[in-house]
Amino acid sequence: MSGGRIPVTLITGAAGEIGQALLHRLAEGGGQPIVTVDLRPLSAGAPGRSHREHFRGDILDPALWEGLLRRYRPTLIFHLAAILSTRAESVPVLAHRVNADGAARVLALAADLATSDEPVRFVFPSSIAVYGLPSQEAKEVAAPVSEDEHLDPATLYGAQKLYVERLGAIVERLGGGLDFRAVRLPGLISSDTLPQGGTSDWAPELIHAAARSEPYSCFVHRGARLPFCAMPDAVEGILRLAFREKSSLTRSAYNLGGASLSAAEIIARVARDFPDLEVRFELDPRRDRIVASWPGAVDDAAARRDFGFAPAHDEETLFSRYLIPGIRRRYQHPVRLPR
Ligand code: NAD
Ligand code: AKB
Repeated sequence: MSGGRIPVTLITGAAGEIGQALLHRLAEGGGQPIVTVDLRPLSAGAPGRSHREHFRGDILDPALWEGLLRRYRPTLIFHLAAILSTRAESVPVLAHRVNADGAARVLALAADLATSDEPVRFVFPSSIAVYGLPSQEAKEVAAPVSEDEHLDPATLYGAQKLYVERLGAIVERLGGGLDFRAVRLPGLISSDTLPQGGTSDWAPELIHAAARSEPYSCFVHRGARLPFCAMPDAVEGILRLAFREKSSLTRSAYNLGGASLSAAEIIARVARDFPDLEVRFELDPRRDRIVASWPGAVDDAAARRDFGFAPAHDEETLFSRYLIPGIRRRYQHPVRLPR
């Protein structure tokens, strides 16, 4: 106990895709109690033995934090709550409030709680959206993008992610015990859940549609390419960064890589297991342009070196060992998808 309050790990955005996977992985291992925050309730099913309490509410609502901080003292914070890229472009004012103001508020709370004797670790999932390649042609010839290149985001979401990365690094440098760490995630694909509101969503949507024997309308062109990572590999990477001693870290924001795949390559691979797959291309120029500005591959050498990021899946085993068996199980024995 610290000042009568229970030290906890806090996950905001815990009802989202990454939040659910992270919560299950963290809570199953025991350890420090976990409290969660989200606008939505947690999905059905026990979140794990160390989960203590879910606070349903808005990260922008001071009353939510008053209630939470009366009883708990977060020492490790995973700040996941956000509005993803495609949706952020449609609701720009709200996206700014949640992705920039909301993150700044949670950072400020963390900085207030932190002291040099009792630091607070703040882990932030940033995105490949912080990068902005000037054209499709430039993207096609670019080498895997490393952390200090092409930091010229083309979207509000990308600019908000970069802002929070910079803000976190600056607050840490001011001293006072805030320990800020960020990962720039590629598109993630889960066999258990479906994304909503992102721009990399075509890949998971297409794979889940194939398993449900439904036709899929793809909103990007055939050659659209992004790096994709299996959800468990991304969660493992986030946790490795979170628990690595500070002295090993040489940066505040790290790329996590993934298999570099185009829409056509994903379709060809999925069709090997689901030969009836039917895909129509109905281009959404706005979303296709966003993808054109994001790198097709990122260089994650720093994450591998500094905190041992080592994804278990490559381009082939992402499908053969993770997605295809997991998705088959999911739809042969259907359970309610969380969204
Ligand atoms: P998600 O949309 O599934 O989850 C976000 C969660 O935040 C949702 O459950 C939502 O209800 C909650 N939320 C939104 N506004 C809120 C508010 N005002 N107060 C409280 N909760 C709020 O997204 P995700 O895929 O789980 O992503 C989690 C984080 O990882 C986000 O910050 C996202 O930008 C980042 N990220 C995700 C990916 C990916 O491919 N999934 C890639 C790069 C970065
Ligand atoms: C999105 O498409 O918005 C996310 C991301 C790559 O940040 N999946």
